[in-house]
Amino acid sequence: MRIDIITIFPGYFAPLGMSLIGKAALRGDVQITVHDLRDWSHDAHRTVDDTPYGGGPGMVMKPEPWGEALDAATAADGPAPRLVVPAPSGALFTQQTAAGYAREPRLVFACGRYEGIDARVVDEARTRMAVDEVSIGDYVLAGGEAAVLVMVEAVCRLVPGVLGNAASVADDSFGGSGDPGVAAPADAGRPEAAPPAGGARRAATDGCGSGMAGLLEGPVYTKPRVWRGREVPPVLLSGDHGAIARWRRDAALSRTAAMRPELIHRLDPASLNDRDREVLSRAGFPMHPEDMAH
Ligand code: JF5
Repeated sequence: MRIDIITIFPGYFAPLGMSLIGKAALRGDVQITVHDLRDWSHDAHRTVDDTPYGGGPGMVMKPEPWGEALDAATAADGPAPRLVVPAPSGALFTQQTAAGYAREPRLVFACGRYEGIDARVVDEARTRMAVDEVSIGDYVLAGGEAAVLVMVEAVCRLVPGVLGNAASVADDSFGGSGDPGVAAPADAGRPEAAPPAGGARRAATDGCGSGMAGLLEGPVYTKPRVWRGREVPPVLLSGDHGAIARWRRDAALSRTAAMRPELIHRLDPASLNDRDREVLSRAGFPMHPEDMAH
């Protein structure tokens, strides 16, 4: 996979040289190039912003440098890239979006600053490539750079060969190869291609047989068995794999009910057994069919 990032703060992306993404880049699994937008400015001051038409506070990024930067990023041989533009007003970036992006041969991330990029840049780019305006959450950043770091990490760990342990991808909260974003081709990562009810969540299967689709992960433990007087739950040392799986499912259900109640409402009732319903009842969720999304 090839990734190009256009920004006025190239130094912001130094962390991408570290950790698993840096190693993946060294192996050639992903190729990330960071470009300084000011290289396509037209004056000695390397100006990339101007005052907004119609008045108002702040500055807007000028269209000309962006147009030329995107021309350069798309000039290379090969398939047209997907352009990803972070913005608080975009469609929500989810695990499914990440899974779809991980299947793209080329991604270009455009980092806006100030009050945003002149809207004609995205309009014109849409005439020659797929363009997604995406939000990583309901808060406002000073620019797109932090959002791009988040997205590049979420995407790259799903690229085959980048993460050493494929099982941990399948197992984590929101993860899993049963995700429709993984199963579907090309446009699966487009925010508008999100499935109707599941939204960000895993669909009916998590792809690793643990049956924990759509639930948050419960607590995890390692040695020592007793630490500062606190014992690891004994069931985890019992060797009883059925009991361990049941305990983990109880913990996932309880945690999801407490932290993300809306995810409980999105569960397929057919995926819940009597024990699940008992656990959810104790967590304050009466599991009657009419309360469920399905
Ligand atoms: C940005 C103008 C882009 O603030 C964000 C953002 C929030 N959630 N997801 C992304 O993007 C940065 C700020 C101002 C354009």
